[in-house]
Amino acid sequence: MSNPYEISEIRAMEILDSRGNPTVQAEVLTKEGYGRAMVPSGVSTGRCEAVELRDGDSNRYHGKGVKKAVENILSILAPSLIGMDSRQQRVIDEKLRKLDGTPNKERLGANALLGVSLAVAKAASDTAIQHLFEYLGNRDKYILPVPMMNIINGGAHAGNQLAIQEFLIMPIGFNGFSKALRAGVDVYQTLGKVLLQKYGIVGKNLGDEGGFAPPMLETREALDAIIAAIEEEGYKPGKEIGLALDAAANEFHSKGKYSIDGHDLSSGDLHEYYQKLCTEYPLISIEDPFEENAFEDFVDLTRAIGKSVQIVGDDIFVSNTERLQKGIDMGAANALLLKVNQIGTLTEAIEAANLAGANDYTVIVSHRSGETENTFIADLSVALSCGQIKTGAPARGERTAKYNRLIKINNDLGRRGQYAGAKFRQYLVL
Ligand code: 2PG
Ligand code: MG
Repeated sequence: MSNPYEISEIRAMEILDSRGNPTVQAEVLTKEGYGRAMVPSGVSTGRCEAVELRDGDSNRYHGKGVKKAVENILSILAPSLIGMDSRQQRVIDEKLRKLDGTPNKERLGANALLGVSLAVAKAASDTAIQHLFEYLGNRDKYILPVPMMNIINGGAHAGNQLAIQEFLIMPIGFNGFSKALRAGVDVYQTLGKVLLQKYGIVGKNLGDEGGFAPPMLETREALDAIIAAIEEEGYKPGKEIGLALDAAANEFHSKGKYSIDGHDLSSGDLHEYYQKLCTEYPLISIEDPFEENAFEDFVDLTRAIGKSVQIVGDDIFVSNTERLQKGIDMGAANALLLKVNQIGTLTEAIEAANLAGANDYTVIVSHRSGETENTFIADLSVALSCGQIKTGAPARGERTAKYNRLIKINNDLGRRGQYAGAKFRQYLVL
């Protein structure tokens, strides 16, 4: 009898991401199912991320074309995978890695590998006639994640002077996902009005992740505006809605100094600055507070405030188990930002999440600043039931695609789903 899960065809093409840059789309057909995946792309990237293969041909898309990656899927990956069982994700991902043969996937491209890896999982779930999160999670009950909504954009994601890249709200004090999401949306809309009043029409400019990108100069200016919006909506900052930062400190670090808010700070000064901000504002999570190799500085900050503030590693860990293990051994950070394209296959991403969970590190499934309408990460966050997702402002199609998918999952799960809420740091991937 023929196996309905058998991979019968793999297609690939060059499409566009939310910044108008080319990216890879992969399609996997089984005998009785179909899966499609689109690969995201970051701009504030860690140096140790898996390598996204770009053509470098300046006659097309300013050198950013991905025709080589597409061709690698069609001529190298597809022939090797056809005939395999799409449920064997681990075996398939191992094969993808072997075919590439480099540690950072630079030969065939992490974008080629990831497109296929994710589309295989989607095709298998489709063949099983299961939701992707059910297929990947296989749980009786699921946790709906707290959305970390990036409502003011700075750093490499915006044309303003803010050094900090992301100012996020976390609607934790609600007993259901839809109430929490609505509160976050209301605060976002009200923030728009607050900014319009203070900065005039330029206050409504948006950054790469759909958050506002007003002409602000300083960290506190952004935090104050968010607090004002939360209060105007009738919520108590820190109770219903907590604040979070992604400093993405790589981007404002140079020659041992951090250039922020008009000062050049040493890492010690920056450490103190974060501590001060945490006494002034209800900050419950800080991502990439220092540059990507400052493991010791991460350790110090985690020791100092890690109990009350989640310290998240993104560029420092790059979703890579080796770098994460180093962090765990030293006590650097207490949370992992999980980005599937930083590592290049689904299996390796899940391994990183498992390693984090086994060592009491929380996990946040994350988008990239360059996204597509693909909703894989929404399902992944529920499948892992890690309790947190970072997927931008509740605006622009590539961001709302994920929120809308979570709305649907929440609706379909009914009582089998529970909102992480204030317990967001208690859910470990196990
Ligand atoms: C980050 C991300 C996503 P980018 O730093 O966490 O918000 O940005 O995709 O540009 O790396
Ligand atoms: Mg980050």
